[in-house]
Amino acid sequence: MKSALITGISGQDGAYLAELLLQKGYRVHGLLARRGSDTLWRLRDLGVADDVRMIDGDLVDLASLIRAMEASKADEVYNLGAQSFVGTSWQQPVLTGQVSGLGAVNVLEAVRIVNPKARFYQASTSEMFGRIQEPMQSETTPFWPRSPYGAAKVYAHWMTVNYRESFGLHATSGILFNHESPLRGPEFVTRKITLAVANIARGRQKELLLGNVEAKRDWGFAKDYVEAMWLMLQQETPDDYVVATGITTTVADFCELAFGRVGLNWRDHVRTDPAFLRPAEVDVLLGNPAKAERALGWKARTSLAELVGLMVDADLRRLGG
Ligand code: NAP
Ligand code: G4F
Repeated sequence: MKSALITGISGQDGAYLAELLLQKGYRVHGLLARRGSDTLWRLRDLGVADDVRMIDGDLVDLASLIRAMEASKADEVYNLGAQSFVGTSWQQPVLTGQVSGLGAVNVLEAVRIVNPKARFYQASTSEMFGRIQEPMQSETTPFWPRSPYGAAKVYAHWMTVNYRESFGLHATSGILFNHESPLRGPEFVTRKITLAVANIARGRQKELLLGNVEAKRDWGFAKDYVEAMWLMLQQETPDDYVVATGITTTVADFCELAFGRVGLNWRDHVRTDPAFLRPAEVDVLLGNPAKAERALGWKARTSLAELVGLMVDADLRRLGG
């Protein structure tokens, strides 16, 4: 039986990956920072909270990561933990650098010290492309991060490559484009929209305040994307892969789909508020998943319309009535 250690187990991807690895017969360990009051709601939602073995630890605390590596005897380590909200990264640039940048190096060090044969996955991001240098971004597109979060992730990405080249670690970086689900945090724009749609449909809210609705993102379904993470660590040689749908959509068009799901016109309810604009914006992201398709046999299965339907319906269900 293989053993896996997941940092960021309480996040969106951590929950779906835990579910997937449990289905595959893994012993799943989660690094838990224990800061929030209800950190396990996503794992409970998927019905797997009692099947994951939790280990106390924090990405900024190398000793706790070494202990987590020892206790889990992990064959595969998925570093999904991060301060992952781009907006907050301008308010907390130092913390974001410590957790999302140096945190990855702490995990790499723990792997190198305890079990250099373990396979390591780094949760890299399309946010690294920032001011895009090519219309469709692939593994070879140069990075130009536009946020403290993006810059921290570029550092973590290159340290992953560096540990692969310097120490021969099986260290892989998945450059994932935006992926969403009913388990998405409510601060991210897609879930903010689907929650508002459900509240408006139930008469509990009248309007929704958003920032830049012209921004374009390549949105996929998180449950599809964690399969790509697992596939990457099953490859004989470590590498970097872009994971995306190859389709980009504006926030406004996402609104149209989400409000349309309950028969409403988004223009009657959405107002723009400069408070939600960012100091520097990533205007458009569009991923080229050709390498993942070719080398991993992976392809996004869920369309944006299906994803929006899943999210709106889940939020309506949660509200009851
Ligand atoms: P998420 O829902 O925000 O989850 C982040 C996780 O990191 C949470 O479990 C959080 O724990 C944990 N964490 C934060 N600070 C920590 C610390 N100091 N020590 C240990 N754990 C800590 O993010 P996600 O959407 O699942 O994304 C997973 C990873 O993929 C992240 O690294 C993100 O940057 C990256 N990524 C995400 C996307 C996307 O579109 N979702 C795209 C590309 C890359 P708490 O619950 O206690 O805060
Ligand atoms: O949903 P977002 O906050 O996601 P963003 O910034 O693209 O970051 C997410 O995806 C990255 C992958 O590219 C991950 F690495 C990262 O961890 C995170 O998961 O914003 C999406 C777009 C932005 O252009 C933002 O300016 O939506 C725009 N937006 C417009 N109004 C808004 C809002 N974003 C938020 N969060 N809230 C708004 O009211």
